[in-house]
Amino acid sequence: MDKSPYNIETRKTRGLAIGGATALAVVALPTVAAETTALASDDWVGISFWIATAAMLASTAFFLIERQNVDDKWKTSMTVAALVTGVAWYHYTYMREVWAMDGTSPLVYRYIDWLITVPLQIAEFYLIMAAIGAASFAMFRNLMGASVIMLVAGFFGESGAMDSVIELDAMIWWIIGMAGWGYILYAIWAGDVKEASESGSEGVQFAFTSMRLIVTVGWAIYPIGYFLGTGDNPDFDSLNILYNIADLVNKTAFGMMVWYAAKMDS
Ligand SMILES: *C/C=C(C)/C=C/C=C(C)/C=C/C1=C(C)CCCC1(C)C
Repeated sequence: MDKSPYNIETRKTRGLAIGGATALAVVALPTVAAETTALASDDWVGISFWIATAAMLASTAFFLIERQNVDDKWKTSMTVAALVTGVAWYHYTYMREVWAMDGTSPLVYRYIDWLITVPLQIAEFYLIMAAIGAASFAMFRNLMGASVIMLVAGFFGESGAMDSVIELDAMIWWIIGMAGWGYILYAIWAGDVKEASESGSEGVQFAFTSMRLIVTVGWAIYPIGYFLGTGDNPDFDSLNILYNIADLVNKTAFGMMVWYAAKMDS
């Protein structure tokens, strides 16, 4: 293979061009994805939707561009981090519209977003756990299953969409959802995984520890928020601000930790 400096330069240039084009495409997309509605200057919930939208877009561009500056073995993780914020950005452009136009809680878009981004994050955990030698197909399947149970139960509880079939109290749906999350916590804190987490490179260990922190502490915001949106006196303003902050922590900050871990190893 030709190893002349010219060739290396060519490849670098090509990489930069692809990265630049991707970033541009991502930046140009919002103009077609959502119409703009004026936001009231005291609409704090709306403002939090706008901030989250911008942050998701910026994170996506950042992860895609930085993907070229990390070791090969981290590239897939960077891609998945970008997909998570990219899918979230797409849904946020709609969620903020629903909020600005109708002042209603964009519950359906939110859960559709979670239904895609949470399994993507599980795939991300799987990649990290595979890197410390603590992953198996059974674990991947169980984590996926548990996350879907968690989200579907939450959706039925918050939306009442199942009420015509079976009328369960929001509390019961919450408990079913908690069981799903509980299983995920068990899987990432249990003995085998813990032992394995002491192996692997510095970067992999950092990624694993941060992932566990995010799933345990960052994810805990959602089941707490759930109570703001259910019951006799729902408070949709607080609910949406809380969910928006939670998404920034769990998608953007989590992606940043993956990036940081990748940099440690590169
Ligand atoms: C990017 C979006 C993320 C990481 C969403 C995570 C959502 C959860 C961890 C939701 C958890 C819930 C329970 C544990 C109980 C039932 C209610 C839910 C769905 C809010």
